[in-house]
Formats: sequence, C-alpha cells, structure tokens
Amino acid sequence: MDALSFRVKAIERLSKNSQLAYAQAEHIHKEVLKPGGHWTPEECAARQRVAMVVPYRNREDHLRIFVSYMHRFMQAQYLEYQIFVVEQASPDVFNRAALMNIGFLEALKLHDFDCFIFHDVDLLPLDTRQPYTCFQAPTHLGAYMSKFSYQMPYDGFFGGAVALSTENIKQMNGFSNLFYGWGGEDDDTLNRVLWRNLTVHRHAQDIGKSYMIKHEKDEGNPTNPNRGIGHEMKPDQYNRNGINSIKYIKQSTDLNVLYTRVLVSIGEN
Ligand code: UDH
Ligand code: MN
Repeated sequence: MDALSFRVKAIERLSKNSQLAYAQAEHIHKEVLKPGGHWTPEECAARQRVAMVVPYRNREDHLRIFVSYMHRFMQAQYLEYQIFVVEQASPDVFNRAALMNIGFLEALKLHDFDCFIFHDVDLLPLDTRQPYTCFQAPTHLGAYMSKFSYQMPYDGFFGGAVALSTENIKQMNGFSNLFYGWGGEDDDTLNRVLWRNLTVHRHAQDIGKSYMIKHEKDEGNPTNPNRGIGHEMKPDQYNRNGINSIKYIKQSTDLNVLYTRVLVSIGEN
C-alpha cells in the first residue's frame, strides 16, 4: 500500500468511531494544550502565530474527526496555533464567508495572530510536508481534494482551505457577507485577492493532497442561485462589504480542550 492510501485508510478507521477518537485525542493532548485548543512549541520559538478558523454548523461527527486529527498534524509544523470553530446559530441559511470574517475578528480579540487558516471541517490534509502557515502570497491549501480525484476541479479554484496573513485579510477587507447558501464565496475570495494585486500560491500536488470526508448536501445550505460572477461578486463594493461591515451577535465562547467554540448569530437583531 502506498503512503497516500495508508493515510486515507487511517482516517477511515478513525471516522468509524469518532467518539473514541475524540476522547483519545483529548486525553493525549490535554497536558500540552492551553484551554481552547491553543498550542505553543516548547523547544523552539514559533515562526508564526496561526489561528485556524472553521466555519461550522451541525456536523458533529466531522468536527470530532477534524479536531482529533488536526492537532497532531499542526504540532508537526512547529507553529503556535489555536483552533476556532465558528458556529452559526442563525439565520437558517448557512453563510460560510461571514463566519470566516467573524472568526478573524474574534480570534484577534484573544491573541495577536499573524496568520489565519480558514478550513472546512470535513477536509483533512494528508501530508505533513505541506506547510500549514502563511506566506507573502495568499495560499490555497485545499487545491487537491479526494472529492475531485486530487485534481483542481477548475482553474481559479480557491475552496476548502486557504492561508492568509492578517495583513492580506485587512487589505482584502476579509470576505463577502452576502453569500448565503452553497457556492461562490470562495470564487469571490479569489477575486478579492486579485483586486488587491496579490498572487496565489499553491504547494506542489504531491504534498498538497487532502481528504474530504464523504457527506450529503446539508439542510440549510441550498445552492446559491447567485453564486456566479456578476451577482454578489461586486469589486466596486469590496471596500464596503467585508470585515468592516459584518454584523453579528456573539452568543458564547467555550474554551474546550481541543478547540475554541464561538457561537454566533449573523445579522442584526
Ligand atoms: N458547513 C457546515 N455546515 C453546513 C454547511 C457547511 O459546517 O450545514 C461548513 C463545513 O465546514 C463544510 C464547509 O462549510 O466543510 C463547506 O461546505 P460543503 O462541505 O457542503 O462544501 P463541499 O463539500 O466542498 O461542496 C467545497 C469544495 C467545492 C466548492 C466549489 C465551489 N466553488
Ligand atoms: Mn464538504
């Protein structure tokens, strides 16, 4: 069996009993993690402080698998990091990019992070040689997913997982708050990168592969009919729609052993 199939098998085994995997991960990591799933390497000074932000709702099984898996992966990177799960309490239709904006603002209230990784909860990187860190250029970490036979599904794909420096996110005014439902917000994010004359970096395909846990379409995340270019994607509005315009109410913050859970309602009262 090659290394890739071996890792995929390991994930499938872990997925069969996510409760057990989660309990074991808590047991293994609780001595070394600070509350909220925050890790600082002891043997060296961390090169970057990384906040991993996961837009989330109603995927408990995926979440247990993700946090059980991700700590070991991140610790191999010798970075300071913390995992934030930003959960949408309302409205009914999911808004992935708005949750990413909220994660950015809430994480910075806790620590001075210089790098953000925005990551789907069902996506697991397969090779620790892929750097989970920020570069000068916005970096697409989720380019080669099992879902698409480890190929880019289309040119300009920017979905699944991206790493952006705090500085780049501020330049881009974060992400759009207007994409309700599935699709388009990742394409809009790439458009913001280009709007700021930034380029995109992708790691080589042999180290850049990730496994997406198989799942059905979620209730509350219908395909957005306006996901295509020319609808919500409005560069002339990027200065007005993003981290500077997001409205939300924070319901709670829980510092769990393996992650910080932030429950939010998007929009005004
Ligand atoms: N999510 C939830 N709950 C939901 C819906 C979405 O937690 O009800 C989060 C979760 O982190 C998930 C992510 O949003 O991993 C993305 O949603 P998805 O898993 O339904 O997306 P998909 O499997 O993968 O379609 C996205 C890659 C292809 C996108 C191409 C469009 N430009
Ligand atoms: Mn998915």
